[in-house]
Amino acid sequence: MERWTIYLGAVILCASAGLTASDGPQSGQPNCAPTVDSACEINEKVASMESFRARTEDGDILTTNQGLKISDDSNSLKAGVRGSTLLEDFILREKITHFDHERIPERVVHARGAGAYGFFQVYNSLANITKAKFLQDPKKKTPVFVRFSTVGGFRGSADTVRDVRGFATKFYTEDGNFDIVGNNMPIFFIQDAIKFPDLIHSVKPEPHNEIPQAQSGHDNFYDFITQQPEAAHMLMWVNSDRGIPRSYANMEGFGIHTFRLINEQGVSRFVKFHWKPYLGVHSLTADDAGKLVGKDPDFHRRQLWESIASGAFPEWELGLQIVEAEDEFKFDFDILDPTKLIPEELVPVIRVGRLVLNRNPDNYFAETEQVAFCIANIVPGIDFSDDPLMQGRIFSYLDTQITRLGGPNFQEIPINRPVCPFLKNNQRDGLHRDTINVGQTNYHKNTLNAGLPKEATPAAGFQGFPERIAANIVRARSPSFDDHFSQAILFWTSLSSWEQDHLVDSFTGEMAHCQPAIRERLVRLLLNINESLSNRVALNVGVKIDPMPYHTAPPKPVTPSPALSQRNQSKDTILTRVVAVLVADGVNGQAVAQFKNAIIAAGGNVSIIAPRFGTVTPAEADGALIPVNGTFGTFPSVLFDAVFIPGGASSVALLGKIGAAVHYVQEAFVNLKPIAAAGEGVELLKQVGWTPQDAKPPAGVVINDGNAISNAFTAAFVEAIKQHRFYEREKTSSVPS
Ligand code: HDD
Repeated sequence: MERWTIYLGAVILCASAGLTASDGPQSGQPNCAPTVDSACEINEKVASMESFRARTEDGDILTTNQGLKISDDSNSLKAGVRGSTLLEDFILREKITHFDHERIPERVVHARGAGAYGFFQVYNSLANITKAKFLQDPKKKTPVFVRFSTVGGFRGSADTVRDVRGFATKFYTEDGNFDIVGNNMPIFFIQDAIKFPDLIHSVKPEPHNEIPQAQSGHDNFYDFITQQPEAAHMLMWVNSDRGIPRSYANMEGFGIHTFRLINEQGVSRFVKFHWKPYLGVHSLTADDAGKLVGKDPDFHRRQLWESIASGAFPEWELGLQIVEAEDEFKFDFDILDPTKLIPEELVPVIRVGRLVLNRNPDNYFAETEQVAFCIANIVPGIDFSDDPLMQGRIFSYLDTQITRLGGPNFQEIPINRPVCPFLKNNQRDGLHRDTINVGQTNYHKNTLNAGLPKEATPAAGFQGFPERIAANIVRARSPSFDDHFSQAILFWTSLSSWEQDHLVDSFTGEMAHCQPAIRERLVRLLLNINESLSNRVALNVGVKIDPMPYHTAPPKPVTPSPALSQRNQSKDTILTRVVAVLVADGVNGQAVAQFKNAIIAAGGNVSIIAPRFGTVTPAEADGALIPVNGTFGTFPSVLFDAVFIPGGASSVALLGKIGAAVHYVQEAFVNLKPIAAAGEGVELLKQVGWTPQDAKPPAGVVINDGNAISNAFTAAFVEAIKQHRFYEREKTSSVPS
């Protein structure tokens, strides 16, 4: 009770900062309808990179890097046609040498990723809480580059593995670059940066045999993490459905740490940054995610690319949770502890602006691979807090770029250049220095160059928050960071029963690859969170433990936070959803056409799946041939969001005899996807245990009587697709897949 009172106090104080839930155009609801009118906008940042773009022009001739025209790019210089090859062949050597040096070190974490350009626009001026210039003018579109990533896998690993996702945003502001280097989960595994190398060593492939790739389910990770009770909360998040998002556009993003916002008057408030996706937070099933690793390892980056290319731009709203400076100690956790979130029901997330990704990069390496994010990239009006994880990050990012991007001049790489004046200082030279600094002086203060470049006035220059500190220097952890389980319990308690089931399944899967002693340690750790969770995992992985918890402090009572459950996510659009339409010769062509039009009109898309590529002949004598997009084997159901089986007696009879087509329907059913059938197409539903003689179809199965489809049917199916998945089927289905 007391805890709620304190939190509600924080809510009121947040409102007193001059920022209320109504500052967003529609409080609490996504309000950024997708923009489809500004495809591939050339924003300020994109335009500033034009002089670096190289295009092949009509009539271009192959040259060496020195500009020498090449007339034979297929044969090396030899002593006679049968060799040997001459060292003198500088053209061969130049080409091979460049090739030999094409690779740079991949990111030590977050190596696998995909990026895009876009803009950020604030809804209303936030001048009352921050002087950050990009948060002042609702007319201003600030260019951004966003990179999404997995954490553990190598650069060539698959997109859909269970993992945390990186969500890093670079704002190119008039005051320099501001980066929010966040994740799709609001907390982190550890509290102090000094444990980061251990955490990452443990989760990466084991060093003796480099197994497993991009998987956390192995001995080293769980050996480490079960000895770090502070990780209990994050372990719950990563083993929940948040660890297998449907797409990047279906993920929330979080700055995680508590930052500061500072206004023109020097007043500082604490803030947590959130990204709220327009499409809502939705996940794959574990079965989909696992199969996609093999069927389409590029699933997420392909979706991002294709949705931008087709004009269905991914969008998020920036949300702020504000805590007044004087409320810093009013919570029953420490707001500097990165393993804790602030429940949204207690400090509301105020939606203050929108992020739209509307342009794909031109070149993966030049832009997405070379972009260098850094948590230390802040602008006046935004500052750090003393979160010890954040403090370590301030050092690490710049440092890692020096190795990764080959020296201290990586800011000169086009994607990393700010759009305002930069490099106006006396730093000089180093590997890959492109700038030619003209003039005699390279020091401050000088008189020989009129003292230039000169210091900004205190008002114009960056000034860190003058935090008052009186402390002994110690190597220790604050006791206010000690409660490791209350929020893990909060998370568990806030989930729906199907989300809880998925956590049990995920922990079971992770433990499958761990030895008995480590399984037992996990089960003990989980006992501190929930007895049933622990018992269910113990039963699944064959562990028996005495009931003594790993930590003995009794858990505090928690009040569930509905915002933590995906059950409560918005389900009001089918944008980016694709329906597989299963056809063979003799299909009702008119139904296929009508269905396609209806789905496209609602914002989704369809893919025609048939026994072979080419075209399918419809039942109608005068019907047009139907072009095929994929076959049952090459475009399996795990790639799609829903399935439709149109009528047409011979089409359906044929599909019923093709094992891959039957499997297609069963697999979509088992993965809880909406399925529709019309006319004879209903026949195939007996493969998922339903016939028209049964009472009513299973949840998410939509039937159209007769072959000619009705508007009511397509409308009902669109509604089903919006629901994403039908988790109630999970418990009842005995369909194999
Ligand atoms: Fe980190 C990359 C997010 C803790 C050290 N981190 C990196 C990226 C993201 C994050 C999204 C990829 C950026 C990109 O796309 O290029 N990291 C986080 C979050 C953390 C976090 C949300 C905790 C709240 N990181 C963290 C700590 C350290 C690092 C505690 C070290 C003390 N992170 C790095 C790094 C990386 C990195 C080694 C690897 C590549 C890079 O920086 O540019 O410096």
